[in-house]
Amino acid sequence: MLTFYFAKDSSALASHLLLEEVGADYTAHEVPITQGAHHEASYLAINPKARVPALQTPNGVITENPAILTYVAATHPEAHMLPDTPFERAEADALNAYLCATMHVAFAHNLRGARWADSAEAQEAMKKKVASNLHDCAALIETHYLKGPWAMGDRYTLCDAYLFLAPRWLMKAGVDVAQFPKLHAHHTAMLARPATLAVMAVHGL
Ligand SMILES: N[C@@H](CCC(=O)N[C@@H](CS)C(=O)NCC(=O)O)C(=O)O
Repeated sequence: MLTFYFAKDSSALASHLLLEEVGADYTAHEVPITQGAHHEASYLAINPKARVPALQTPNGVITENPAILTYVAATHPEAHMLPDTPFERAEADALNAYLCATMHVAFAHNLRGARWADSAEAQEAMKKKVASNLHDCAALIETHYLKGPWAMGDRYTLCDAYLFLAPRWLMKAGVDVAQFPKLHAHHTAMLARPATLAVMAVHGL
């Protein structure tokens, strides 16, 4: 049995989608980060980083979307969520790492500027860069990394659950997703999947 800790409409959506796609036996536990629940001692005991998502497994807690995605895919081999070859698995890791460490961080400069600067001016200056940085991330993914129709090509893999966040970050930053036809088509295809719709409903989306 797994316990998944998430906040609504957060990046936890990615891991949540994969848990649902593979039909995992899990309980979803909401951590309302807007109310500061992630800083309470009971949650810090689960994830000392004070972030969501986190996944409690029989072996311990896993944090970070890429790690949770890999764990969920690897523990549900029947769902065939990992690419077939070592090279393709490395490609999948690279895309997930880019979404986690570059694109998500670019998005975070909108609301979380206080992590990087104290002055209001510096935080405002960072906010002004968000849309163009996200545009550049999306252009790179569109041109080089989204094989199509799914992230890794012909079939849905663990990357698709994470890639679903990219158009959402763009939309929230006011960047028109339609200028990235493959990303736009990917988003439309994701919205046709029952697992996506089920998880979005839990997130109030
Ligand atoms: N690299 C982490 C990022 C996790 C993260 O920053 N989550 C956000 C929600 S999208 C969060 O918990 N924010 C709370 C805060 O910054 O106080 C991952 O991909 O799991």
